[in-house]
Amino acid sequence: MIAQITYKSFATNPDYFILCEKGVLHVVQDETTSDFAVGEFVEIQGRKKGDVLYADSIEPVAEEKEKKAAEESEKWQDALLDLRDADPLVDAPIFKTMKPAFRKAATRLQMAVLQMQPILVRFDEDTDGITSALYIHSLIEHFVKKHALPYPKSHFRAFQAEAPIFEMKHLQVLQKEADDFARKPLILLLDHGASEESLHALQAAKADGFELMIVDHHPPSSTTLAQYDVAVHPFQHGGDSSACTSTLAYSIAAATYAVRKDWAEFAMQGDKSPFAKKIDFKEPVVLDYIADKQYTLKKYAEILDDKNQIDILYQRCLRLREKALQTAIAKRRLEQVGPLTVQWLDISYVTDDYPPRGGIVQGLHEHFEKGPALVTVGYDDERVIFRANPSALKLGFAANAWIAELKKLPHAVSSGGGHPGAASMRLQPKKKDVVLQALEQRFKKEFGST
Ligand SMILES: [Mn+2]
Repeated sequence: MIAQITYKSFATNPDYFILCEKGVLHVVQDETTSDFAVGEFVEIQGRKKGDVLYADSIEPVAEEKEKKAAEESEKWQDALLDLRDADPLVDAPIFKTMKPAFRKAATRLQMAVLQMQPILVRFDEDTDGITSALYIHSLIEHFVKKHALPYPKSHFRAFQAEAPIFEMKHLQVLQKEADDFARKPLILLLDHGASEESLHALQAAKADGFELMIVDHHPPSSTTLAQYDVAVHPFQHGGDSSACTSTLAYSIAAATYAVRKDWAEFAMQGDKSPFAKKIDFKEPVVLDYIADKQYTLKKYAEILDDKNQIDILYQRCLRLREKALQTAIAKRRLEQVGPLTVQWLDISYVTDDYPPRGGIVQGLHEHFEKGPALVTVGYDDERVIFRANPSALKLGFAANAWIAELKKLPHAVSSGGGHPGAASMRLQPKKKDVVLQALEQRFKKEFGST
């Protein structure tokens, strides 16, 4: 029969994995001696025992038969693919618009499994990133089990990103992993990797022969997105950031089998997605708390399913948050500018890991936001974080517009953006005082009575 070599061991007379009309088989060279390359088509005879084919003869396929064989190979794969029509997780148009993209990604992941291509996943370190990786892993695991495929567990490797960008040093880690395999892995970035900052490393990854895939919802650079062989990104379909990555990863997995929904619901809460229907889950609070422990995906999944553990960790989060809030209240400085209250918080005093500095500013703002116009400004040497309540927005405050203006200060702001009510910016070294002064003046000019 005709078969395609998809993988082989590193031995001199290697074992093979092949794709053929019988599916995916492990070939042991019993009576033969050969060393075909991955991707080559062969004519193979042997004795099948279980999932193993003991080869009696392996010959290269004649050149004129190769095109036909390639078509056959596609048919063998198509026959094994699991694709189903799933109801969208959320009743929003973007999930219908993106349906073909979900199916394409689901197909590509299953093809990787059928072709024994390793998958290296890198996910952002929050509830959205972690649960996205859980969905992709569940798709692979379900597919492998259902068809009893010989895809080894070690072919799927997940790495937690310590920052939401993909740089050369991160690529180097994946290149090292790739050395373990007889074929180039597929790199899949989850909940990061679409911005300009990742462009350089992606180009280098491409030049090194990696295939690239992304599932993300952050405002992208079109040049960066163009590097990916497969991209699942709402901005490419007229959408915005509302659909968090986990809801997209859910949709990809759901295009292959009936996958659980709760992980995506946790992520919508964690990412403050406008699609979230319920926002009092304990799990996303806990997951964001333990994310910096860099657990394995398996461990994260176990914790999420352990109600007892979730309760204990949640209570611990609440205590830490309350303590942080009381400290922040003691440290804040209030300034009344006309009708607007500005709540300044210098967060450089924070030394504990939890809550993170951004979370402290958020917590302080939330504690006082039900009232007259309030803008909370948290800052340290590296960043300024804005939160504004609805009354402040009504008065005309818009954090993203103010940041755009502050960016015009010479060499002061390195990056920044967001929404009118919630935004942040990164500062150049030693520019905190200049920026805060400009900000102070802007408040007076815009809202001051004189
Ligand atoms: Mn996200």
